[in-house]
Amino acid sequence: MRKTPIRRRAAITAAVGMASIAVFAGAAGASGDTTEPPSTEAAGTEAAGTEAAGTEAAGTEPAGTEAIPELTFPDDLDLDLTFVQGVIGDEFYISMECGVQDAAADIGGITVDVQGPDSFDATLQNPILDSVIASGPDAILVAPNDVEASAGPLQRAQDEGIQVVLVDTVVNDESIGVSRIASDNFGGGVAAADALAELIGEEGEVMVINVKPGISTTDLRQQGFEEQIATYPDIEYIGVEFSQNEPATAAEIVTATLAAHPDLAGIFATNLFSAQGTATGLLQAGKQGEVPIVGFDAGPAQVEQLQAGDVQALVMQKPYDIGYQGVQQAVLAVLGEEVTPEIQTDFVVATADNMEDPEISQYFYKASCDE
Ligand code: T6T
Repeated sequence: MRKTPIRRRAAITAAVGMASIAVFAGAAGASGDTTEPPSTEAAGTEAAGTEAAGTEAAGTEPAGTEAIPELTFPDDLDLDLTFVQGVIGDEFYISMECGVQDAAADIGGITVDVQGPDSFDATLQNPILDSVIASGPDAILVAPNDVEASAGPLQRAQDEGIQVVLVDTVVNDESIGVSRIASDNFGGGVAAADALAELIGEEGEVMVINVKPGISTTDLRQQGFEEQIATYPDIEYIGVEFSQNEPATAAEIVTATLAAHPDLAGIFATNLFSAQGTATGLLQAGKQGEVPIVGFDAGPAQVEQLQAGDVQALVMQKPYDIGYQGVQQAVLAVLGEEVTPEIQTDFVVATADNMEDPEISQYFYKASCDE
């Protein structure tokens, strides 16, 4: 039997998540990694990874948080796994791929193939899924592009006996995916609302720049933000606009919104490309630093914008952990072992004040696994 060595920074990971979030948001402080046993507790209520078959307690994490569990696997595996990214060239999925590749190397006997669409669009991702299914891997790790439109091919994969693990995004049909591993996206939206409220002195007009409706993760971030921002009596939420995952579109939205709302006080941008374009839009309007932006994700361009003062806070996910645990769950499923149906990973908020701290900067996303 082979044990997966834990390459990552387990205890620090969890502690940083809790501490840094507390700076901005009590509500988000509850968002430690949680791993749920089958249908026992509501999301985010219990860390139960040590109860799952084949797991061992790491035993080093603060209460309420959890590291990647240390699992034991046979040393004679021979498995094919395909990772289908939400979109190629996105540092979030590149960092997730690093976790996938490391887990596969640690477990051994796993061949990994990585594919993804050129845009975050189910009409592009579904044909890729169909050809992956035709190639007959043992398992597919996938970030489905749409809560409804992605369900068909994933159902076909399951019908073919392929183990499907959902990483990051999910589909509405709960019968799809033996395991679902994602950030606390609702909690991240809540944290973003609190961070933005603090940055604007809890008053003024704010908006959301989201990707497009039908993406489970960003829908939840918007929802968390909207519910939390409504608790600030002097903040007026003027609504959401959609960037279609195009930085240029996000920048255009900023220009148009500033024309109609010259006193716009702050913006929450729900993902990497939306945030990147939002900052560019403010820069073009000469309003960088004047209208605070809280963005989700931390690709290299966003980190530069944070450093430059063009963005004030980044809610960073842990894509590496999602990918690593995705492989663990996929292998358990292929082996017929008990899987963990839902795993929630936490997030860390980076600001100009804390971004030099290695305990924060370790979560910046990678443009390549060789970095
Ligand atoms: O925010 C991530 C991911 O979680 C989301 O589902 C789609 O956008 C990203 O990939 C960032 O671009």
